[in-house]
Amino acid sequence: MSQKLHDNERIKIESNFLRGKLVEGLNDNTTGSFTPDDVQLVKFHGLYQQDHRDYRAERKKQKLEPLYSFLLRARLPGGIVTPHQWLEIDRIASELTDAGSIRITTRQTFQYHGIFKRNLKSVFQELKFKADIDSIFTAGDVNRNTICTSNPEQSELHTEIYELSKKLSEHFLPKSKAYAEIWLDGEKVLETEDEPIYGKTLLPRKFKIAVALPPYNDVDIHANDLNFIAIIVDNKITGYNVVVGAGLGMTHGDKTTFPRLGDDFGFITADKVMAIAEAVVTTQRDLGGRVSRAHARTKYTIETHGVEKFKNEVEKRSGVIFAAPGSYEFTERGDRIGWVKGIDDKWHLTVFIENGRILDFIGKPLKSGLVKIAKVHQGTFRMTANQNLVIASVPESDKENIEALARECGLIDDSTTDQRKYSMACVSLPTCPLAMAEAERYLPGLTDDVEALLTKHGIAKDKIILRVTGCPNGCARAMLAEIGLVGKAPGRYNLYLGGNTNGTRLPKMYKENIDEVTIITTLDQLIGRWASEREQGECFGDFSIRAGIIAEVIIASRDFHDQ
Ligand code: SRM
Ligand code: SF4
Repeated sequence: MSQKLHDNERIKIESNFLRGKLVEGLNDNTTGSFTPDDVQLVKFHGLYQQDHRDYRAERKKQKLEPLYSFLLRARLPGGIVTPHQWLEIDRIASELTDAGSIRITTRQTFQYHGIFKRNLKSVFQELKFKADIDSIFTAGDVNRNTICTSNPEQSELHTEIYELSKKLSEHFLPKSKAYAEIWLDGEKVLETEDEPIYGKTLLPRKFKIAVALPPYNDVDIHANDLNFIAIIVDNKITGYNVVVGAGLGMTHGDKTTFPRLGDDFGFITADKVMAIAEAVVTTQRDLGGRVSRAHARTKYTIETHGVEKFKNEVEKRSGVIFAAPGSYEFTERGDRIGWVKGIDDKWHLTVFIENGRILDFIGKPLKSGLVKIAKVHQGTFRMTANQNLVIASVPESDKENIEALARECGLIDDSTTDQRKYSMACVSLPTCPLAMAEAERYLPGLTDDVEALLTKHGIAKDKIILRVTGCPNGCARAMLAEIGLVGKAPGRYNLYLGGNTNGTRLPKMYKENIDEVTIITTLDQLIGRWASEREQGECFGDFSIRAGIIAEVIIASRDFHDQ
């Protein structure tokens, strides 16, 4: 007997190509929310309905509905915007959002938090008509924002992969005009629409694509359903290795869910990328599970059907046969904070932004500082998948001025340690409805403590890739960190150890459900051992395996939890 499909499948089918009752909902002034079905549908338009969790209990006590507002996630393949766009992004954040911030995400774009329903249309329209930015398909069961390596040193090759990510992003956009109709007052489409790639039920689940330019794995390929890894010979991209079926989300206590590294299907020439991408997407569309959303990502489709069957299906649909994988090496994945000169003779300044949150903090007016820079900058801004920002393509003549402005607002701060630069947290509380523990608000203090431990053990200049997520969904990719903390309950985390510095190994659970004090005492011991027992150049993750603190996990799958 066939199992009942998840209710989201019904919502998609009944939505008339993602229109639902959104127009009616927008005009309903009696509530700050949409109907439950439309709360699911708005995701396809780049919105998430949220409520401020710090105020939830108090509002309930006062018998008020939760303080509903929306998160908007912009579509920016490759993360690039012009100074003009930056000024508009900044203005809209100040004028139309409650949070007032621009939040760079781990997928190379930005989010606004705290948009009240009454302001939604204005935000969409201002973004589109003043900055030419939309948020179509940045969430929901579709291909999300396509990301690519942002490290600016290889400038010509960067242009090539950036163009590819734009092309991929555009190829998987909807044909439906629902977005323009609802948010931009576009013309009402009367004829029947068609979605040749997605069909009426779209994909079973979210789908993520990354393009990586070795030696940098700054996009963390093992977080994506589909990856194109550039194979470079004589400083030219000859084609791509195609890595499929990675993903990091899991559910506490459910061993049938797990993070998974991707499988390398092999090499294809650059002209075959679109055919392969479409074949992978449609294979996942047709073979992916639609009963349980917890098991619907590509990684589970591959686990269920096997790598060979999935790969053969992709070859059949695309008419392309994979060659043996090309050779490449990832050596790192952090951003090169500071200035680098590209081969185009332009300068690129990567600035570290803690948690990706751009706001005027006391003593660090990042937001107004960036406005000052945008007013004089002639190049572009490039968001990174590590929540940082590249002020890209600065001519020699502007370098001194931009550096002075960046220092004045705290975007350049010589006291920032490598440890801080390599630490990352997801948004979590107060906006994320799925958060179980703090992440963004916990990270700065935690980093202070880890810095103190490094200093105590005489290795103040060293660093450990440290990532915190407020729940096991893994938005800050803790499941690819040397030290990963995964939220379990307020003030409590599971501690994972053993990821490596280039992002190709999953860490393993070392301690479960520990509080913040135990985290520090545990790290004190472990960092102390690393400082005194490590081999020359041995990173913390490698050490934790060699020293037997945890056993190595080669590839994650169901075995991941059977430890
Ligand atoms: Fe994420 C859901 C924030 C990158 C795995 N993620 C959410 C939501 C929308 C919560 C929700 O569903 O209501 C979070 C909104 C919080 C807020 O208030 O902003 C959220 N995810 C984020 C961001 C903003 C984290 C950040 O600190 O930057 C990142 C936005 C990316 C973007 O611009 O598109 C973000 N999310 C990721 C990543 C990392 C990546 O893609 O490189 C992952 C792990 C990789 C993966 O997909 O496997 C990730 N987010 C999830 C999941 C688990 C998916 C799964 O397969 O199990 C959820 C929950 C879900 O989909 O049901 C989720
Ligand atoms: Fe929210 Fe969990 Fe993602 Fe953090 S990891 S942003 S808590 S869904």
